[in-house]
Amino acid sequence: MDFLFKFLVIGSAGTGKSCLLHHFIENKFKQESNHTIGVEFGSKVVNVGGRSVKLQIWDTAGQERFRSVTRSYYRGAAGALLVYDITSRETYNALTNWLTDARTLASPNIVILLVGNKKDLEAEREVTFLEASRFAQENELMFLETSALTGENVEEAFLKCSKTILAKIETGELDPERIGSGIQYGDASLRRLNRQQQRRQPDCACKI
Ligand SMILES: Nc1nc2c(ncn2[C@@H]2O[C@H](COP(=O)(O)OP(=O)(O)O)[C@@H](O)[C@H]2O)c(=O)[nH]1
Ligand SMILES: [Mg+2]
Repeated sequence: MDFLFKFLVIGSAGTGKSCLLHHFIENKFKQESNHTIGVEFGSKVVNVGGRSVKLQIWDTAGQERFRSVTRSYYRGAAGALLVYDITSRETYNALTNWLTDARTLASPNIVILLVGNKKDLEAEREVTFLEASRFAQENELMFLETSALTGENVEEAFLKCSKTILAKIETGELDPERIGSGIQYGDASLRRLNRQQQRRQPDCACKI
């Protein structure tokens, strides 16, 4: 493993956050969604551009019903999926509040992907793709429409967000060593870093 990223899934209750997480981890639709004892946590190793990355994903586990998603939930997340339901304008209107919370309570560098879920319910759509794309652009978010029912774009959403985090590590925009970055080095990266340090050591000896 090269890296471990901490991920969050946020958004109003009923938008399909638990189903998205379930589909990503189990590769199938979650039939009976239990609201009170939701999945709280899941992890999966994915391959992103030749790197093996373990995603550690946190679900609100129903806390959002009581508007009590805690500070500790947000702390130290590298990425987040911000979910609304394309058949519910109310969940779309709530996005600004979720975004404010994420940007103030999580790391300021958190990489956020906007997710319009329930893409399969086209006949009941209340929010157009274009409108949400504009919102995403204005707020510097990536954007995808998904269906946790059919699985469309579910894996892509997690991968797209992970790719952006990796790219930011590579350009130095994100520093995995900063406390609260939500990123940890895996064994493979640590071995590489050690080798680099060992190579550098003779230099240091000369200077002394
Ligand atoms: N048609 C459809 N229903 C969905 C989809 N995702 C979730 N649901 C349903 O929406 C409801 C809320 O889902 P849940 O994952 O519990 O939402 P959460 O409160 O955000 O975690 C459940 O009845 C799900 O079966 C989807 O992509 N399509
Ligand atoms: Mg849930």
